[in-house]
Amino acid sequence: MAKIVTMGEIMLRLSPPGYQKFIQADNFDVNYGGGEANVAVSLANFGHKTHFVSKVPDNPIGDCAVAALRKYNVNCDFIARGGERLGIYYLETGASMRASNVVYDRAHSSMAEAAAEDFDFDAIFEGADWFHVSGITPAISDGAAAVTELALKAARAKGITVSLDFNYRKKLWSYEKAGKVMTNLLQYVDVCIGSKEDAKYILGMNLSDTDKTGIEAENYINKDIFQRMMDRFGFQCIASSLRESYSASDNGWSACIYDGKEFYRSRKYELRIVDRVGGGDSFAAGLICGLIEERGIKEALEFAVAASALKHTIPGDVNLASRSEVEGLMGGD
Ligand code: KDG
Repeated sequence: MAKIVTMGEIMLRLSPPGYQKFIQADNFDVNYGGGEANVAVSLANFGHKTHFVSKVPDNPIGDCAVAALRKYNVNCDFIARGGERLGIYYLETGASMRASNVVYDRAHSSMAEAAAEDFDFDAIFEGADWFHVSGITPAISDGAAAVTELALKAARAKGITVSLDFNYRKKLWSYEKAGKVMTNLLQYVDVCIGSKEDAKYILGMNLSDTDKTGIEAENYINKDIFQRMMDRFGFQCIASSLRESYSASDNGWSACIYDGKEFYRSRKYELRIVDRVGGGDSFAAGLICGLIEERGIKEALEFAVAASALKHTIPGDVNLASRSEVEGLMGGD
């Protein structure tokens, strides 16, 4: 069992029941989630010793967020308490050709206002094997970006493997700001999870070498693009999940990975989507799980895609699919 640390913001998610629009709702379903918190729950669920690092308010709502993680065996000893509020996000779930809608109400949250003195990284990383973070945390405030860099430096200094998922959120920051901040943070990263869009719009890579359009263009990622990212940042490995259609009736889901030697594309699943939130996080968790267990990049990728395919069938942000369910799906036709 490996010790894995993730750091980020956990929020209260309020969503109208079913597929109602906000205006129709006279009550909300309650969930707790956040990119890196979702990764922590998945990894704990797969049996790893998982710590989530964050800051939540010292009030009953902060207690609920912590309880939501403890319920799934995530260690919360390094969650700092204080600040004004837990961030909230409102989610209107889309259906068919109607897209989901997210409204953030997270400015000045406890994690957005957190500072270096809230975290003892020596203690946090003691005996740790892996540290995971995403581009959401540096996006929520300059202070959180500084804390993210501090954490990455501390993890690197201890020789801990670091993974980062771009997780670009256009409602939080511009491509330009993300480019500046992420370019700096990527120097500390071993395993990168990102898309062609991230490479093109955040890192400003010239990808005009493809004449593809639409969804095909978005999914067009190949060894050369990965190699160029690797040359620039020194990643050991880079992976991308691939959503192959946006229509409700045809939701292809697959992924690819490159380790500097081999480029591998996974099998493709046809999803029937119940809740797509956290699909990328469950992919990241599956990949970390597969790599830390030294399954090799192909099997690690297949584990990650199967895990995230199953997540899409589960309401809420977190993936509660068990290891045996994931392996069962991998073994199926
Ligand atoms: O990846 C899932 C996240 O988007 C969701 O849990 C909410 O963290 C969140 C965010 O910032 O959008």
